[in-house]
Amino acid sequence: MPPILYKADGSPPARAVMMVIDILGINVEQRNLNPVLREQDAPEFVKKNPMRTIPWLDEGDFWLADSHAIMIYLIQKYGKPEHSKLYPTDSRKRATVHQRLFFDCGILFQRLRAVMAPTYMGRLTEMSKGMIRNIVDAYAMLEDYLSENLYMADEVITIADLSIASTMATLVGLVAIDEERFPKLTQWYNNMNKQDYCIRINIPGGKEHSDGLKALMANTKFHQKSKI
Ligand SMILES: N[C@@H](CCC(=O)N[C@@H](CS)C(=O)NCC(=O)O)C(=O)O
Repeated sequence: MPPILYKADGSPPARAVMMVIDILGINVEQRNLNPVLREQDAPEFVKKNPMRTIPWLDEGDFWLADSHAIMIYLIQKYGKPEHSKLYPTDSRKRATVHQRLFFDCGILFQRLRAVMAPTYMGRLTEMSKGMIRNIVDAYAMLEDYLSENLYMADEVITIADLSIASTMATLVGLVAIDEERFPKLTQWYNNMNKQDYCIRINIPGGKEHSDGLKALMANTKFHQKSKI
């Protein structure tokens, strides 16, 4: 039996893993879960993934949650020499890749999640100034990371770029990148969007996600107005 990836096309961390699977060309069955309906809360899933998040990987006798951990695991398990640049062995380069992955996990995605959570609960009608400020502040950090290299952790694409690009593909639909203020981030994002796996997986999934969030906010606003 091939491993199973539980995912949603709109989910940024799921898209990051889906891009790694695509690049590695491995046989992983992909099954959809709807996070709006909380399908990940089914008891048989919670036993394997108590975080109740999407994505997670099920190998039958081994389960792994968190996109960043899954990406590293898949690269280490299935990566061939031609994939070595995605997860460099040089200890400083690898440490930089890890730092950028933790940045995505702990900062960038959390600033998107601050919008997602109240939107899914039907509490948000529009993004607050603080939410937008926090996202733009994260863009400024990414611009600074890019002062060293063309990509987030190296001169070439690593899994850090896949991770950050997956979050960015939703974020740009909510808060556009200011090209004048963030020229390096703009260039990086344009470069990522030329990659075949971004064109097929990340761009459409990001649009689906940000359009869905905006539609839910508009729906909440409509229902709040109709109650008055
Ligand atoms: N750090 C996790 C974040 C995963 C995550 O929060 N996924 C969202 C969907 S995009 C989710 O499942 N949210 C449900 C929840 O947090 O309860 C990862 O990288 O996999």
